[in-house]
Amino acid sequence: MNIEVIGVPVDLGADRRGVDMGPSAIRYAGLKNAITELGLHYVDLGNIDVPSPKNLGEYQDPSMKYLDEVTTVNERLASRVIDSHKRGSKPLVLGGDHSIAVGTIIGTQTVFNNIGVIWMDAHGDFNNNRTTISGNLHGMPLAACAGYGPAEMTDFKGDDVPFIDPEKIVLIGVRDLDDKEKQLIRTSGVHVFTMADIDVHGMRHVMSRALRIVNEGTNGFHLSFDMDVLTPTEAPGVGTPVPGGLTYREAHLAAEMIAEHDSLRSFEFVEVNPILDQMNQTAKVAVTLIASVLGKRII
Ligand SMILES: [Mn+2]
Repeated sequence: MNIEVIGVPVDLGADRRGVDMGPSAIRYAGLKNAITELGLHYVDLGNIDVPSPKNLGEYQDPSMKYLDEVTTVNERLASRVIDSHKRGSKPLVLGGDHSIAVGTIIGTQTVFNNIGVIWMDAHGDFNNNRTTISGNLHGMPLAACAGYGPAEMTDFKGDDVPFIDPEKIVLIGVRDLDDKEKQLIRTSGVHVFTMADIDVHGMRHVMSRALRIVNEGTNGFHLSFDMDVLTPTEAPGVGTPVPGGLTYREAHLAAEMIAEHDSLRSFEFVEVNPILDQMNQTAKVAVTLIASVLGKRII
């Protein structure tokens, strides 16, 4: 199996600069070795070209900052992801801020038509241009992929490519939602397992249910992994840290359970911010999690 790695050095969807260096940090943390040690073929497709941002005063719409630049990146990313699937490879996308999930997910959905999504994140990323407080696009990609807008983010999608069915989306590890975002998630039908659910039922139970949801009646699933789902002591180098997240072992258990399913079509690791990190710790944790998703076992 070829694992085709695509870097997306963009931070325009976020408020804080720095996650554009995430792809370099993850590669530097030993990604290639971790993948080849598993007997898989590592193919690095390099990075997506990110356009230079316009001046801050030139937003066309403050509820969707850097919309043009982020959409250009996502369109380019989707076409790379589609090509990767056509070669029979598994795309691994390195962020970058979470707005890039639109490119990965639309790319995979274009090829497989009906995919589920496991979205591991401290946040819901389920705002749109009507509910957002910040106007930052990295808080909107999941809503956009589910057809809840902003429509402009998914404009490049073919008309014959359906949005992701919200009933086939599972949010895991959430602990920080905006009020209007909560309402939108509730009406959408997206499944949510909060940190409280993980505390009460355990990660094994939560992941069993999640994997059933994204596999039943679909043509496989995508994993979108925001490093801020981990608790900040485990992963300090993230764009938007929130206390009370997953432990190292909980995150690995989730990854190991995903590895038991051949139906994983594509995956991405996002929001690594080397500027806020300690000795590249967060990127190193990302690499160990990627290895677990790809089947690494203790023995
Ligand atoms: Mn996110």
